[in-house]
Amino acid sequence: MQQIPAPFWTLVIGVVVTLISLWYGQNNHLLPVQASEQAPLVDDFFNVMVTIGTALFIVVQGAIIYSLIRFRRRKGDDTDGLPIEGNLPLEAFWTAIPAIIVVGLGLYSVVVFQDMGGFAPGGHHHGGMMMAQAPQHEMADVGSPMLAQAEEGKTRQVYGFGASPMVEGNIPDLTVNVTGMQYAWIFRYPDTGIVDGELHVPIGQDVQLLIEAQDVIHSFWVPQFRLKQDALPGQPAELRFVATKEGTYPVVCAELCGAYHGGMRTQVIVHSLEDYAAWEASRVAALPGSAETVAFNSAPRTDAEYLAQIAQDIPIEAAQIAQLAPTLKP
Ligand SMILES: [Cu+2]
Repeated sequence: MQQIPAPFWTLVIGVVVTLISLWYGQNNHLLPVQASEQAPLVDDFFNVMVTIGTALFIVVQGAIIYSLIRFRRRKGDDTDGLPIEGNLPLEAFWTAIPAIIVVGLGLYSVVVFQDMGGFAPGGHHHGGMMMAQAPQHEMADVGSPMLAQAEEGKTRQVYGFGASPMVEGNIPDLTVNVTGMQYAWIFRYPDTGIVDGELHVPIGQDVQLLIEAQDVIHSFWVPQFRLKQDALPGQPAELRFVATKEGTYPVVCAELCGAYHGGMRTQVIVHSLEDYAAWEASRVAALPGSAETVAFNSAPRTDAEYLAQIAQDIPIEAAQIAQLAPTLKP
């Protein structure tokens, strides 16, 4: 072994470590299934970081294990180790390499963020584009004609992940207003008036979420989409994506928002176009004021008629009525 020169060993070890790292970077299977057009961008970036991390791990752990074996204390040797001090080229080398890696990853992450629609070139998000935003409704407003209200909605600055540069300026296929509150997500479809606790979206369509929080900061996160957007009170944010895989995926609140933060979960359901149309039709039919609902309540009733029907189902004994009025006795 002494006959083989050290640079040769360094080269061989370097090649082996690089090959192992490259392989593991591409085959780590650490992330859940990709379900949006944005997901591969994030995963490519993640795989580069795993590749670098694997190489560092092998080199550092390898050096430790090699030193443990190679430089272990020999029997009967009670002398001190060699007094080794500063090595400027080595220090410059191990400062420069991490600096280059960190700057490179930083630049790459900005490119990914921009490709996902994080911001437009030239500073301001969408160049300062303003968006008409439907006002968020109170719970009591459920089912009110939202289209009319959306038209008088204020124009506000919207932050977050907008359209990617490729589709910049396109109108989204579907817009959903999302409200985060302790401890639930409410999804309102301004085009149809549908209100739901789960997000239903069609596959392959450009979906725009307008996210706002009612009380504290929440964060709308779908791991399979690789997308996360904070929901801020009084500050609407945008999250635009194209779902690429049918299925049901968890929506997680990723911002500690109170005692039951951990329970603030729901689902996003990615439908085929036909299934989505069927879901939308069934929900629209069930809305108050729709033709079907009117048919159920066709005959207007007086209060007495209404109560009489309910009272039929409540068994009340004479003794219970007597208990309700004990003070009436002399
Ligand atoms: Cu929350």
